[in-house]
Amino acid sequence: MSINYQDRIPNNVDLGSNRTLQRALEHWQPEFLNWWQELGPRDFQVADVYLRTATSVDAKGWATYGYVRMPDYRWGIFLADRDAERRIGFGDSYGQEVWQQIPGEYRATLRRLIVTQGDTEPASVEQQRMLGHIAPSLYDMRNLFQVNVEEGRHLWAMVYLLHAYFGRDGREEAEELLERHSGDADKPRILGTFNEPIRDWLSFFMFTYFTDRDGKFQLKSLAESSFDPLARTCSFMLTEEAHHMFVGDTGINRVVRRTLEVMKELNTEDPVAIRNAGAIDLPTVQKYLNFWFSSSLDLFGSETSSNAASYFANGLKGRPDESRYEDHIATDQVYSLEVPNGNGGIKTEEIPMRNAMNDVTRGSYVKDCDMGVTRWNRVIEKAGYSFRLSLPSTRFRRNIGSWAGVPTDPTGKPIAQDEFNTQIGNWLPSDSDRAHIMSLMHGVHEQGKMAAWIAPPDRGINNNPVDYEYVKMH
Ligand code: BYC
Repeated sequence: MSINYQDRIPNNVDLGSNRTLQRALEHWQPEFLNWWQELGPRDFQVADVYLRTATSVDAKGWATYGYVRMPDYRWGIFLADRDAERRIGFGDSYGQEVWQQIPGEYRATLRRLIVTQGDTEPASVEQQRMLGHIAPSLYDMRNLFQVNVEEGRHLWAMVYLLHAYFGRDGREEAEELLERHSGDADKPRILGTFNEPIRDWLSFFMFTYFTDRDGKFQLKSLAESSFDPLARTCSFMLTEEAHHMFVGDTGINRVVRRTLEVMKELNTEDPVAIRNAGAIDLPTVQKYLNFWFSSSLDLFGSETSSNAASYFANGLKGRPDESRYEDHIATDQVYSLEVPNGNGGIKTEEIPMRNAMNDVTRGSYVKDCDMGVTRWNRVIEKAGYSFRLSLPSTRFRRNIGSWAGVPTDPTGKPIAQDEFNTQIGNWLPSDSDRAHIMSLMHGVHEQGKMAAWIAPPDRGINNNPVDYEYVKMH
């Protein structure tokens, strides 16, 4: 279905036929643009950036490339096409017709889920706003801005739902999405990870690999929702999300490749020598990985969650790829969980499957994360080194759920708090690690050039060469 670009707000939901909704969104639009100018990418607003814009939601038309100034990006409302045959795929109402309007009893809960999802989108733009100046190349700068404008559009997607289906409450929530800010002491973003600063590009790559991947799994869960407009919105968002994870995956891969080159040139694995040569030693890559992976695990919520059970029972939020499961009702199954025994050890608990849905989704996420780690390790192995990156245990450094605040080592073995405090600098980025990474962050804005701490990508964007002028400064 093609997108109407004639309207002030591009859309494929026939916005023009609903004047009240159109006016409400036109009222929100300048507030969004103000927010973008104030808290979106710092500077570069007049640069021409080689961006893709969605022109239709089918496989062919969703990515049209051209130079755009970011404030002129056509943010809009695009839902995947409606499937008139679609039925509720899980929970107590399995097999019934999906909802085009929200049943009154689920209004508050759905609003909460949509607001939580919506809150992460502008949060990530705020977190990344200082990275343009220190981009390692024009190619990378363009990717950053592509991610940023699409997160802006994902905010639009949630704001549309709030305005169209939640009346006045929804409009108020939409305003508040622009009032909370990442890291703000008084009005922080809702979920922990989205208040963590992203000051350097290694963190940016880790965030797009690990945190955007939480986005993938949460969007997949919401794409199963019985509330059809939410499902259709999230399905389309997922097509854009793939590129964000690609940026993280290839970014980390390129950091590793460059480090291996330096290790070869100097014939050493000594982190100090590697740092002195202006690269990022692999133990530091591991520490950044530990930080962002453990933070992102918290985004799935508690292992045992009555919220998750009722989302599932009521058909609001399913499991990612629900159709792959055999039993969509999940009332008779149990799930085994390893939890702290309160005595420095571990015990196994069995809980009803529906209460374990957060952990089921987290489990699928961990498997997906591991695929990238395997790929990066293959590069290290091929270069002839024995160092291996790995995902820490899901028990390590948790702030939400059964393991919140329980000290463990990265393998998940419970340890004493003192030992944890002594070792933490070996497991997470220390001040000196962060200082080293920051010392490498000098912007490289000359066409065809690349910072010395990262290898060039294998290929450019949309069949263009790597040294294409992806951002034209003025
Ligand atoms: N930080 O029963 P519980 C993305 C709250 S990322 C702070 O354990 P539940 C993106 C929780 O809200 C995807 N608070 O959890 C990526 C609840 O509070 P209320 C974002 C947390 O409800 C990169 C309380 O603790 N989408 O798109 O089963 C760039 C007890 O909750 C955290 C979604 O999250 C935390 N980490 O599940 C751009 C989907 N974790 O409600 C974008 C929508 C939990 O009692 N959200 N809490 O006040 C949800 O599905 C659920 O809210 C959660 C939590 C999965 C987050």
